[in-house]
Amino acid sequence: MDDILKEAYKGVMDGDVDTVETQTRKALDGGIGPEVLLNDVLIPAMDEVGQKFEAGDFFVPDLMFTARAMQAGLAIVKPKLLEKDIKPIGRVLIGTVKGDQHDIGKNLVAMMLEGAGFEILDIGVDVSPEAFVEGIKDNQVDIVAMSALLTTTMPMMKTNVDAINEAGLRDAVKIIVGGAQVNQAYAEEIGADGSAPDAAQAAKLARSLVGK
Ligand code: B1M
Repeated sequence: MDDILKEAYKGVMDGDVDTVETQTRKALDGGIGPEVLLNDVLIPAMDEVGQKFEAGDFFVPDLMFTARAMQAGLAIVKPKLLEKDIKPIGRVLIGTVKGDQHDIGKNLVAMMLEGAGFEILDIGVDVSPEAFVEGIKDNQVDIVAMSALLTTTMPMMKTNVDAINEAGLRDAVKIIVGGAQVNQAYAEEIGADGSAPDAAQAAKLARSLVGK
């Protein structure tokens, strides 16, 4: 059985969707629990991907391929987890801010967060402050994640933080921000809880914000 898990892990690291799907199904059929696949294979593999990315051994395409492979495994494991009622570690509302159509980085962040054990509510691109506020109200969100790639749309992050504040929801959520020009100093300036320079570190930051 160990070999199946190792193959699945390697499948994620290689970005090999077919191997991940085959080995994940084999493992479940062989009686391995979905939580084992999640906690011992899919999440640790994405952790290693994150470390390799930070070390400069993996690049953005590697993140995309590995995240896709991890998601293929997750798609098989997820229904089994739901049957077992295993809770995600938190719920993240993620979107690209109003006026901004860039979504490649945002999608990557969403995938890494999902790989880190979060439930993701992706509300897309060009998201208005009202939509962020409604998203929080409707969904018992733990973390709001905002992406902006344009210097002209970055100020929308402050508008969103202010809108969340005005709606009386600021204490209910953690807010993380990111995108090309966005950094920790900017996050602090606008009253967010933190920023991460890339998807791997966004997952790390989000986990730390929910105490993981
Ligand atoms: Co646009 N664009 N673009 N573009 N585009 C940039 C961002 C730009 C730097 C190109 C340039 O001029 N050199 C420039 C911005 C300049 C600036 O404001 N300083 C620019 C511009 C000007 C524009 C338009 C205005 C062009 C025009 O029409 N005149 C226009 C704006 C449209 C709009 O949004 N309203 C526009 C349009 C587009 C396309 C639609 C053609 C396309 C987007 C397609 C899509 O996303 N579906 C596009 C693209 C592809 C780019 C570049 C080439 C690549 C962006 C990308 O996907 N990178 C970009 C130039 C560049 O970055 N080299 C550019 C890969 C991605 C994985 O990285 O998005 O940085 P990134 O995400 C990273 C991190 O930033 C971080 O993690 C991610 C993964 O590691 N991160 C987070 C992102 N979000 C995070 C959130 C977090 C934490 C980390 O926490 C919540």
